Amino acid sequence: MMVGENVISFSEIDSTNRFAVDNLDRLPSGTVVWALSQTDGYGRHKRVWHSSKGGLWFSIVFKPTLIREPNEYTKIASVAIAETLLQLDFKSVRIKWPNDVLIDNRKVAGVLTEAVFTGRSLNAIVVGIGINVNNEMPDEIKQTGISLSAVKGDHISLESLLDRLLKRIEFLRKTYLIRGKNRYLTRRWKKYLAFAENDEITVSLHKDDKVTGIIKSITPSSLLIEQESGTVIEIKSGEVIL
Ligand code: BT5
Repeated sequence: MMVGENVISFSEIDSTNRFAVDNLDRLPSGTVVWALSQTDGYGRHKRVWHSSKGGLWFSIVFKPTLIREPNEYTKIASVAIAETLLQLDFKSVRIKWPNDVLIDNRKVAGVLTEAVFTGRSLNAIVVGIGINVNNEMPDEIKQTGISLSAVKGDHISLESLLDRLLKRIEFLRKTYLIRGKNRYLTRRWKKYLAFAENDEITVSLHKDDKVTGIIKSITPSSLLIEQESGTVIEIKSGEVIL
């Protein structure tokens, strides 16, 4: 089934990702779960995701056959968001490794991919997408986050944005994933990254540690950073401070 052929919508829900994960058995691949607001939206490591009315909050269920690597689905989502925003004439759109989309260095969207296993076999991948569209930013994220309507100075239709995004996600999935051509997808994804190989960056890790160095390689799942001392470290998940 194509992405978006089946859309389940709610005016309010705890979390579209949680609903998708809890109801996987009855949701065919490609199903979209959409809510106008979430009371308990979450990000990675169960961090709070603010999801008041006005934003675009949805999840897509994938039950993949060929490419079953969750990161590939995160990549599809972030490339689709970046390209859709560029198409709508937003400028300075960048992907911040691994999963945020920024405009002028402020977070406009986040992607949360969850892999669901039955025993040891992958049952489904749920990709949650949150985009600040017409919603207000609460105080905690006023400095770091931004909404599309604030950038544009105008109200933006959620339906038409969702429709464009789903079409682009389906296009990218067809072009790259169902044909096993994901390395070309990685190339497309790298074009939008906020930093490139050989740039110097600082990454802060979970426990207050920070690492500064030169990026040796970037993949969707890891960053190799060479520190001044010459030590090369691999970072799998952390927050990148630009
Ligand atoms: C993410 O997590 O960026 C993934 C967010 C995914 C949200 C979608 S909405 C639909 C679906 N249902 C869900 O329950 N979730 C998904 P992470 O990289 O962990 O970033 C979380 C951090 O972003 C928080 O700790 C805040 O600092 C910041 N944040 C929270 N809400 C935000 C918002 N609306 N806009 C910008 N930044 C926000």
